[in-house]
Amino acid sequence: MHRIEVGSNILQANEEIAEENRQIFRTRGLFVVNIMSAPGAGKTSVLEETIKRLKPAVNIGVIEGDLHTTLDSDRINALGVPSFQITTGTVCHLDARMIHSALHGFTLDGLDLLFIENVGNLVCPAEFDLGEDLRVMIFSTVEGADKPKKYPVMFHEAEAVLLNKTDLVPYSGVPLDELIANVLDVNPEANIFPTSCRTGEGIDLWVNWLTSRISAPRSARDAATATGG
Ligand SMILES: Nc1nc2c(ncn2[C@@H]2O[C@H](COP(=O)(O)OP(=O)(O)OP(=O)(O)O)[C@@H](O)[C@H]2O)c(=O)[nH]1
Ligand SMILES: [Mg+2]
Repeated sequence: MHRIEVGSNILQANEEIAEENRQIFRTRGLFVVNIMSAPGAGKTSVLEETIKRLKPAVNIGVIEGDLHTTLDSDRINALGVPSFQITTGTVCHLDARMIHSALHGFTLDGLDLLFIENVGNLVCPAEFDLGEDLRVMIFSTVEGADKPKKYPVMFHEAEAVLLNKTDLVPYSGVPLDELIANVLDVNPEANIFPTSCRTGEGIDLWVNWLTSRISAPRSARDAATATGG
């Protein structure tokens, strides 16, 4: 009982700072995307492919979250995109305060689009609002068709779900149609994109959807967020 109270207090405090972040982002007209997944599903790879397609028309910045190392931030910088690495040590997710603090060391000046790559974890990141406009989940198809049912929280919270590594489907034998049905079972509103960062399958479809989502009027965006659509 007591543990639940502590948990809800933490989430309540997080929500207040997330709202401050949201106001900062909105004042600047910045669209913010929170990318979540289990470790290694392909968050940075999808970011790399997305950045390649959006640059230079869109001014992009990235905040990276990892337990240790600046490896992902280095990959983003190599594309000529500014990035800021948050290292959380032992904390398995980013929270709103971490993002708020990062804004002291990372300028948003001139940016149109901010990606936040969350810490690799299939559960915890989904519980923490960062003040983002859009939540995206990357799922590695090789992990199995049953995972949306076993780990529903992130699938449920994401507006878009990228089913990545489709190039490996012939080897893993994971039935893609069953995986898609299980995602929709958990989140009937999910926008689902089978993708491969190796072959490029589905990446243009995802980037086109993202572009239209960014340019949707704010009121339409809020309605979509409110309905989970
Ligand atoms: N075959 C295949 N490999 C992929 C694909 N996408 C990413 N990978 C590989 O999967 C591994 C992990 O990719 P990352 O992009 O680093 O994954 P991540 O989710 O950012 O990982 P963390 O940040 O450590 O959680 C790398 O070896 C990638 O090259 C894909 O579509 N197909
Ligand atoms: Mg990464």
